[in-house]
This record gives sequence, structure tokens and C-alpha cells, in this order.
Amino acid sequence: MIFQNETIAAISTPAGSGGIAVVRISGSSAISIVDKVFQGKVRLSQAESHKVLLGKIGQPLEKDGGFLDEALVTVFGAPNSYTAEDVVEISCHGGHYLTQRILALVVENGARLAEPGEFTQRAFLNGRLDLSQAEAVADIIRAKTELSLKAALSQFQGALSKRVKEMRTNLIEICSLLELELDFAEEDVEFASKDDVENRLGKTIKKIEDFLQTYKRGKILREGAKLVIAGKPNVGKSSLLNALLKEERAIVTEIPGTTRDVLEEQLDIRGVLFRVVDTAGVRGTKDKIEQLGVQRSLEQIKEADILLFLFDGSSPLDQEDLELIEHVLSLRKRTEQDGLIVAINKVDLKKKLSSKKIKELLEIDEILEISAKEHRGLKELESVFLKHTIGKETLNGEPVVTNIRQKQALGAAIDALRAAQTSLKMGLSSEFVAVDLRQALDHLGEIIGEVTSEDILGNIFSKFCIGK
Ligand SMILES: Nc1nc2c(ncn2[C@@H]2O[C@H](COP(=O)(O)OP(=O)(O)OP(=O)(O)O)[C@@H](O)[C@H]2O)c(=O)[nH]1
Ligand SMILES: [Mg+2]
Repeated sequence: MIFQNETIAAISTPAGSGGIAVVRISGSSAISIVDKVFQGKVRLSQAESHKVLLGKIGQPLEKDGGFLDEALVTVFGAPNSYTAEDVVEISCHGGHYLTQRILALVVENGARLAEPGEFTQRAFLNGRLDLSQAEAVADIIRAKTELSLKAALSQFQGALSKRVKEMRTNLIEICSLLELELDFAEEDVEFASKDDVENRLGKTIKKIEDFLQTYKRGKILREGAKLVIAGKPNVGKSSLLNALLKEERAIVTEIPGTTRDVLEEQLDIRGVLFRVVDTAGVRGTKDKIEQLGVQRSLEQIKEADILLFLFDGSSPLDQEDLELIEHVLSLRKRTEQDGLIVAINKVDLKKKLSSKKIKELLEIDEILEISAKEHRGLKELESVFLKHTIGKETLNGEPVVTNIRQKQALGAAIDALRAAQTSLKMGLSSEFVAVDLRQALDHLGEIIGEVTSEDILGNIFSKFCIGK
């Protein structure tokens, strides 16, 4: 249980040593606590908000006047601070021992250690941010590429909240029409024609469904796409990984069965994060280590967001190729994932492989031709990777669904609205329809935190770092 009337403190900069570190204190006693351990030109209680003060941080001054460091202290008076409470930030030298000592000092003087994400949680509880904005703070911190940062910032600035609020407004309108009708039930007045309500309901469901469609893209923006390079041994998978990364990461030899384990590396392609996985070539083998490697390859094929199926263009299709094609088809069908890309490697050599046959077997229209050795066709390959992740659309500030919590809430809202649709069709009284609508409203409300529980909050903020 978190008590909001307590003053909390944490080191807000990363652990370790650095040029500077920031100790952050928030709560109604923040200023008086730091006042006890800071000696500047003016008392902090008299200091102007949002102005930096130079002074000494040390033991309670009434004791021996000793000090730990020279530091810059800024007061952010409520409500104009990150948490909307009084906040004091101490910028000190960035030593691990020193920052721990300063933190201990403010704790000795009345603050308590902050829980993970507690500053942001307070910002939410005090109405500075709604829940989806608070979630975006964690995403901003974790963002690894330009587009993931852009998506997180747009959510932080409220694009997603705005979309959800629009949907809620639509539902509230329908609800009030129905409820108005209920108020006058005895007079048999119909305020909303059934067709009108049905129509509006249908439109809202469509809107939520369309929004839900952005989840795949949003998830990829947030977490990156898992791109698995698979194929039989020796087709050039590891060579391609190295070519994409522009470094000799994986071992490459002319011996089939070189790669035995799964190898994952991160790659930023035009702002999108790809987790590129090189796998062991799939074939029947008696070698125990290789067998285990092949098993892992098959698992990766199943889990891939994008599967790059690689062939060796310099040799004709053989039994191993055919067996792997079978495998891929059955594994991919079972998980119902799309995102299959097929490429023929080694096009610098004489071509002996029939693209037509592969297209027929895998039921695909396009095959790319590349040479990992000579870095040919890689730009085209990267464009296809992008097409399979974010599509043609550029991010123009439109919100996307980025996490599973939002996705589940939207799904639950759609279910409730479908139930409302059924009740309407069955000619049930408006009362029943309104109940379902209210439920859908609650689910949408969960996304922005208008409806919430300790569980939801605990779950979200415990994933934050301490000090945020
Ligand atoms: N000519 C030519 N040779 C290539 C090309 N790509 C890879 N090779 C060669 O093909 C052989 C196998 O390459 P790898 O990258 O180790 O192949 P792999 O698919 O990772 O093989 P396993 O790990 O055994 O499954 C090596 O001798 C590479 O130099 C290419 O584009 N052109
Ligand atoms: Mg390899």
C-alpha cells in the first residue's frame, strides 16, 4: 500500500558513476527536508521556484556543519512539477557512493525511499498525466530507435488518450439517448430510433476495430520485430546476418552445419528496430548438437514476426529444401502468422535454382535475389522488411495501440458492444443495451485510467525504474 502523504526520494539517474547525478525528492515535506541538509545563499523555503541554487549538501547543519558535496538544487513548487507536488532535485557529482550518501541523508531527515515508478504514479494520481500517458513515460525511456521514440512521445502527448476519449464520447451519447428513453418509458416515447442507435453502435465498433488493427504495428514500434533468417545449411544465413549488421558477427564457413545455436542481434533499419536471428541450417542429422540447434531453429521459425526464408541460388532445389518448405508451411499455418519473405542468395554465381518452383510451393508472388557476399539486393531486402512491419504508412502523429493492456481493454470493449448489438437486435429493453454500453465505457476508461484498480496500477508502475 502506497501512502501518498509521505515524501519520497530516489536517485533518478542511472546507477554507476557519471558526470552528475540527480537525487529527486517529492512530497509536502520535500522542501523542509532538503532545507535541513542544504546550505545555500537563501533558505530553500524562501527560494524562488524553478531557479537553480548553488550550495553545500551535508550533515544536518546544526550538528557539525560538515558537508558531502557542492551541489545544485532546484525547487519545483506544487503544482508545477512532475508529480504536481513540491519537488526538489539535487544535482550532485555523479559518484555511486556520494549519491547513496545524499539519498541516505534525505531519508534520515524524513523522506522514504520511493518505489519503482512512484514519481510517475503520483503524477497520475494527482491528475498531471492520464494512465496511457504515464505508460508512455516508460516507453520513452526504453525507446531504442527514432520511430519507437516518436510513437512513445505521441502517446505521452495524449494522442492515444484523445482517440479513446472520442470513442467514449460516442458511447456516452448513445447511452444518454437510451437512458433518456428509459426515464420516459411509461409515456412510450422513443428518443432514439432503433436504427439510429444500431447505426451509431456499428460505427463505433468499426472505429475500435480499426484502432485495434494498429496493435501489430504498435508492438513492433515498441519492442522491435523479430526477424528470423532460416534455410537449409550453407545457403548463406550467417553471411547475410553479417552483411545486414555490417560486421563479422557470426562464424561463416563453407562447411554445412556451421551455425549450431540461435544468435540474435539488434538492427535499426530506418528507425524501426529489428531483432535479427541467425539460425542453424535445418536438415536431418545424427549429430546431437546439431539436432538441438535444428530444434531451436524450428521454434524460431514459429515465433518469427518476419520469416526470411533463404535459398542458395547456385544449386538446384533438393530434398532438404523440399522438406524445409513442408516444415515452414505447417509451422507458419499453425500460428497464423504472415510475414514470410523469400530470398535467393548467391546470385553472383551461376543460377541453378528455379524461382518459379519455389513460388508455387510456398504460394508467394515475390522472390528477392541477393548476394550476401557482394552486398547485392540488401537495400531492396530492407525495404521489404519495413513493408512487412510498419507498412507504407509513415507515422504522422496518429496514435497506435502499443501494449497488450490497451489491446485487451479495446477487445473487451468490442465484446461488450457486440453484446449490446445482440440485445438491440433481439428487441430487448433499452436497459439491457445500456448495461453493455456502460461496460464498454468502463473498458475504454481503463486505458486512460478513468476506471482503475490497485492491481492495474501496481502492474504498470512496478515495471518502471526506481527514480522515475
Ligand atoms: N558466392 C557466394 N557465396 C556465399 C554467399 N553467401 C554466403 N556464401 C558462402 O556460402 C558458405 C556458407 O555461408 P554461411 O553464411 O556460413 O551459410 P549458413 O546458411 O549460415 O550455413 P549454416 O550455418 O551451416 O547453416 C560460405 O562459404 C560463404 O562464404 C554469396 O552471396 N555468394
Ligand atoms: Mg550459419
